[in-house]
Amino acid sequence: LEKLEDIQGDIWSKGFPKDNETYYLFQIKHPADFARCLRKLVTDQPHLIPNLNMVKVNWAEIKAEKKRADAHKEQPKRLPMANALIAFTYKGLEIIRGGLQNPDDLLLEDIEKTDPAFSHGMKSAPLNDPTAGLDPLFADPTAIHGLLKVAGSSKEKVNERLKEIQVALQCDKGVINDVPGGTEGRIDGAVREGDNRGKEHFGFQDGISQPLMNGLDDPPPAPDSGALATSTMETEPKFLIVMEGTRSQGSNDIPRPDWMHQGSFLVFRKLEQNVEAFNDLTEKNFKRYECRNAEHMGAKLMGRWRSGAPITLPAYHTADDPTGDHCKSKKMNNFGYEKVDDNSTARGCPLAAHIRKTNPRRTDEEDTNASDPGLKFTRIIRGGIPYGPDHTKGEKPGVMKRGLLFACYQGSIEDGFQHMQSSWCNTDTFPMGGSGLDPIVGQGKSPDDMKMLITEGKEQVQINPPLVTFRGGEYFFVPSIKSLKGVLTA
Ligand code: N7H
Repeated sequence: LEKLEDIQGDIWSKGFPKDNETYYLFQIKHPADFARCLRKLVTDQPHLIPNLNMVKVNWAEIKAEKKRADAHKEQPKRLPMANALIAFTYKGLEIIRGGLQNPDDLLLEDIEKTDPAFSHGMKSAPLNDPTAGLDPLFADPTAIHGLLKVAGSSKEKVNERLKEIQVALQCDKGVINDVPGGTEGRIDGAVREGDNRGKEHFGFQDGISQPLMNGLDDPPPAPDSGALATSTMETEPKFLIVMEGTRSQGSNDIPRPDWMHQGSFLVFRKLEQNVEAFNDLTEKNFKRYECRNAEHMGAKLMGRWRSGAPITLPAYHTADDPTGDHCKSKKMNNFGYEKVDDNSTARGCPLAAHIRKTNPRRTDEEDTNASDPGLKFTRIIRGGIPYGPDHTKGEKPGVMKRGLLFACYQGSIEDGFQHMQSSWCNTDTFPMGGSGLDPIVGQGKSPDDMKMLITEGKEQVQINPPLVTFRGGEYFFVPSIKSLKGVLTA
């Protein structure tokens, strides 16, 4: 992949030490001053919003520390680092346009045509999102103009970096303001501690499967290394980053404005998890659905065991094995699924299991029954982090709030997240009629729709209350560094 120095680093920050993270939502109050401050920031203090090359240097340092620690049989030290990314809503781009000397250069009308999901915003998207019970920060989508996503090795590092950027953007002089409704316009997340490190609140290892790209995964994994997923996991950079070119809309190929190249779309969703409901559902129903125990039923909802072992592989059909070959040798992505019309739900992985819905690991050539144009290009880079305290047994239900700050990057929202959520997770007919909805993140038109097929020949299991509830979110665009120094601030 060329032009790494133009791409904002967080897009591919998989090696980045992300113990803490904040999502700071802001409004642009004085567009011309904002343009001036932002241009100065990216020009004079490039480390504040690093590019991908700079993040790659971080990766190298982290790898070197790991090597050193391994040689001394020690735990690697967490290197003190922070990383930030800036992104804008469509409303934010409209405001920015107001402060430019050549506002027509933004060609916002073209974005309306190529990327209507982005220009209309998440609230208008066909996602079956609830409109009540949202985090007040998301009460008025037109109030959100931009996002600073700051991640780091500690809360202090994150706060320090956010402060530096806020000072550079003259937050104190009112050039930007916190989005009203929350504490300082921000939502904080942190990885869980101790044995729960790397696990989300339901207790599953997260961040195992990510698309691999030549040029970014360096050196590219050898086809037989086992680090590679099935063929469907390798992806063209253009599905994740807006490369040069056009986006097809039916029979028309509409060019995107040049300034969008080397950018990416960022989807952010605050998703509350009901751990009590997950435990209850699996403990009360596992027998009825012919699972060995609650753990087994949980693995069927997810498609992986808590360790990450894929339930579809015969070695893990009925039990987790964190010491198994796949877990030990990092082959956790080296699998595909049987033909969709096989009776695969009975022993292996249900068709609607979360990881099977969100990545069917097939191509449409392989299976005409599951023909869906998205099978090839619906790819996202995920970068979520948990929020809220750990669940404790016996705590008063519904009081403590916890969940996942879900974030993902893609080259098109319609083809990426939105297709995945709306046509796959929320749809009973994908990959096959009667599969049910994704039990983790699916959202039906009514609560009764929230069911999935766990065991062939049995009725679908009703999931009520929902395991995950949407608490707000938005669609953003992450411009290239070149555009931050150029068209967007000229
Ligand atoms: Fe999911 N979870 O912990 O339950 N997710 N996810 N996700 N998810 C995955 O393979 C989870 C959400 C994807 O390539 C794992 O890295 C939770 C949304 C995709 O095999 C676990 C929430 C969307 C994959 C979870 C949540 C996705 C994936 C297994 C919300 C998109 C990779 C670990 C609270 C619409 C699939 C791993 C593949 C994996 C969980 C949200 C998508 C454990 C709790 C909204 C593409």
